[in-house]
Formats: sequence, C-alpha cells, structure tokens
Amino acid sequence: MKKVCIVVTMVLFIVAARAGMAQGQDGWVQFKGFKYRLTTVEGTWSEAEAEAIRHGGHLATINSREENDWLVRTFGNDKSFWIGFYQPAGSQEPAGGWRWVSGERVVYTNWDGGQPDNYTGRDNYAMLLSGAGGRWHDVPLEGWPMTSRFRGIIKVKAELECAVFRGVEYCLTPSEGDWNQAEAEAIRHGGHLATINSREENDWLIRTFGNDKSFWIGFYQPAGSQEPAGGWRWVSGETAVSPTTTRAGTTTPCF
Ligand SMILES: [Ca+2]
Ligand SMILES: [Ca+2]
Repeated sequence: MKKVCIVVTMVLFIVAARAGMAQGQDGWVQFKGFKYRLTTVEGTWSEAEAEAIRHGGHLATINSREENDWLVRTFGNDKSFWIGFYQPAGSQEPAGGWRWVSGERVVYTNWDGGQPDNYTGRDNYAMLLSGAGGRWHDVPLEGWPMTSRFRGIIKVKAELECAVFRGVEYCLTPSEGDWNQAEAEAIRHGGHLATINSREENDWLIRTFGNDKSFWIGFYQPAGSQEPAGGWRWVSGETAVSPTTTRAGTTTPCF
C-alpha cells in the first residue's frame, strides 16, 4: 500500500532523469541551479572568459560564502583558478570599481588579507589563490607570478535542476505536466521517471528536492490490473536494484 499511496498523491510536479550525466563524466558539477567546470587549458583571464562564453556562461560569479566554500571543496585549493571578478580600467586603485563579468551585482567578496593591493600596478583580475583557503587575490591579466597561466572556473545556468546519487543523475523536469508528459521528458533526456529501490534512495530524494511539492515517479499500474494494489510496475522495467540502469525522481512520503 505504501507505493500505491505514492502514486495516488502525486499531482503537481514531475521528475525526470537521464543516464550518464553523473558528476565527472562530462566535467560539469551542479550547485543550486548552475553547473560549473574548469576551463580545459591554462591561460590568461581573457582566454578563460572566452572559453566560458563558448559554453554559454562566464567565469564564475560567486554570490555567497556557501558557494565559495563549495567551489573550494569541489575544485580543490592546490591550484589557482580565475573567477569572473575584474576591475575596469580607470577604477580607483586598489579596491575601486571591481565588478562581475556576468553583470551581476556584487553581494559578496572574499579578499585575502591585504588584498586587493594592485601589487604589480596592473592587478585587475581576481583568482582563488592556491593555498589561500578560497580567499581571493587581485593579479595581472596573465597571472602571478608573471610566467604562470591558470585555469578558470566556468559557471553556466543549468538547464535542469539535477543532483547525483551513487553515480546516477536525478533531475526535475523543467515544467509541470501529467505523468505521460513527465515520462516523455525523462526519455528525451535519456532516462525514465524515477525507479526507487531503497528507503535510502527515497530519503535522499526528499532531502534533495524537498517535500513541499508533489513529484511524479516511474511507478504505474497497467490497465487490467487487480485494483487497487495489483500489477504495479516500474516504467524503467527494473524489478530490483540495478546499478547500471537509469533511475530518478522523487516522491511524496507514504511511510
Ligand atoms: Ca588594480
Ligand atoms: Ca594582488
């Protein structure tokens, strides 16, 4: 009866999933509606920003301590990374005029002690400096020291809200619809509505996607089944946990 309840109470929202998009496979990692990855090669700030634009985004804008901490946890702090913060020509040195290349308002900064200092006389670009615990330094366009080049952190608005659990990516469908529309959307992304194979997976889905809305999952009852509990099956075809099969979604609690 538990699973019957899940399906019957789902009305509003829907969930889709896709296979093969787990963290690391294509280099992108998601955080709160955005996806991030490093530039493919080391270069100047301008070269890093150009690559970010090719991916449809910019060098990272960092809007909170939470985001800054997540970036350091995700990409490490043993190398320096360009971010999208720069100081336009003619700004008051050393701290005047800094802005985000995305155009977003500056609501958070995390300069290291004594920074920005315009040390070289042309420190007009910001980076997460290696070994500085996620604090920022102003450096010249081609990095500091002069001969060094760096990778940048690219940030792009995510098409779908997704999260990864045990190597499988789970995403919310971008709009509300009926069960069939949700499943069609899931198939377009290479997966199915979620198959849920354990209490742990179910709990993770609720923690991740919340419980203030209802979500479709991939459980349904074929026509002709014995009512109300007979014949229920997963649209993915799964009958038990299968680590190679796509599954995704979230649910309403029926415990
Ligand atoms: Ca400067
Ligand atoms: Ca500096």
